[in-house]
Amino acid sequence: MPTPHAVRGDITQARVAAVVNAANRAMRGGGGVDGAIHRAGGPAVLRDCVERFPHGLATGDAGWTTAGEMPARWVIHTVGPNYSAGERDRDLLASCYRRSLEVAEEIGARTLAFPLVSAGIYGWPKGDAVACAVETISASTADVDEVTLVAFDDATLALVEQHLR
Ligand code: AR6
Repeated sequence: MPTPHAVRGDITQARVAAVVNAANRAMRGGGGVDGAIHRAGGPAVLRDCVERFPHGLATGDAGWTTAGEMPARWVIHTVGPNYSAGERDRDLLASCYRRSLEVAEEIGARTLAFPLVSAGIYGWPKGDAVACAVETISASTADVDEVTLVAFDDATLALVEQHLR
């Protein structure tokens, strides 16, 4: 598995086969990167979510939909633990990366871009969220070519780069 690399930017514009969404268990959209993905992808993303995930998705799990009008072909939705609400099991956060990579392999998505799952609205401390992402992606044996960690601002990019060194 290649070591992930870091870029700063808006994940909805990433030129990859699959972008990962930090969703919630209901899988019907939300704020943060989830809101941005649904806005950029258009109604096809929600339509697919309703069809494919009638009962939502469990924390730590992942599943795919099409990406609608985004450059990517698929969205891999994953549900991170809500640290602010007391969900602090780090293995559940690691599971988001593991399961997303497994789903990528299943659908044949060779390149993917991750946001920092749980590190926004769900309040996971950013340094540890970055460490968990880098460790878990690096340890994965999923058959994919390239993994990008997308930082939304310069400070986060610096943090990710520090962990990759
Ligand atoms: N591109 C890349 N990264 C982004 C973007 C973007 N367009 N927008 C935000 N981020 P969050 P969570 C970063 O809050 O903590 C939603 O309501 C952001 O700066 O999107 O897992 C869902 O529906 C942060 O570093 O996800 C859930 O209810 C990271 O993406 C809940 O929020 C994740 O922040 C999930 O919360």
